[in-house]
Amino acid sequence: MNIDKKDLTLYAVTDSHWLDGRSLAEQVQEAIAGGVTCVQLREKNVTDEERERIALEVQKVCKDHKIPFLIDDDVDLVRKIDADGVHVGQSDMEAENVRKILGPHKIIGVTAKTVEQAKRAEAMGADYLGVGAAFPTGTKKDTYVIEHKVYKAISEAVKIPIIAIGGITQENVTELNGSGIAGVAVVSAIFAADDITDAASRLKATVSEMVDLNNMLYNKGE
Ligand code: TZP
Ligand code: MG
Repeated sequence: MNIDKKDLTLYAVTDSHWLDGRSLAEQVQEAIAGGVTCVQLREKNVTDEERERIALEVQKVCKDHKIPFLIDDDVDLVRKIDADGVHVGQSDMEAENVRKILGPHKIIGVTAKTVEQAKRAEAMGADYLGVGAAFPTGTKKDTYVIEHKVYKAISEAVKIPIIAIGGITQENVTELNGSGIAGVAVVSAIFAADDITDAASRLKATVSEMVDLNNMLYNKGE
């Protein structure tokens, strides 16, 4: 699947911390109803069997709504259930090797914190880059906040779309205005919200405006 930059406007990364009696698939359904354009399953503290079970449920919801469904790290699971793609970090499998396993049509996202990492990931066949943390976050412990000028530098150094991740909220997201990003990836801003659909829908409206502006500024739009 070739990723359309528009698909990255509001990228929801799952976390089962805030299920509160609901299933992850139900939460994802609510997020999609609010306008989420891409979903990544990121379930670290479960067995492989449990992750597969959850993945199949979430995949069905995404398929029904024609939303790309990616999985964090687990290349084998992507292959096994024919998900749309995978997201790998700097200490996971290299994009080049992922591409060999998954073939030309799957989406490969790579985390990058520097221009050098970004260029390398692009050269190895990444389809998009997740860049962060944009702001302090309690969701992922082993990350740190990067300077916002890095977004602009990376977006100017690579052709593939970049998305910001980490600590992004409705309140702070516009600080990323003019940074050349194609969208934002969030966990808690959507999944920890009392009303997931409403939170996603408000964030989508704000980010869509920003992304339009960025596309005009950097001429990366369609
Ligand atoms: N990668 C970098 S920061 C992060 C991930 C998965 C967590 C983002 O979570 P939140 O709740 O949107 O800050
Ligand atoms: Mg990882």
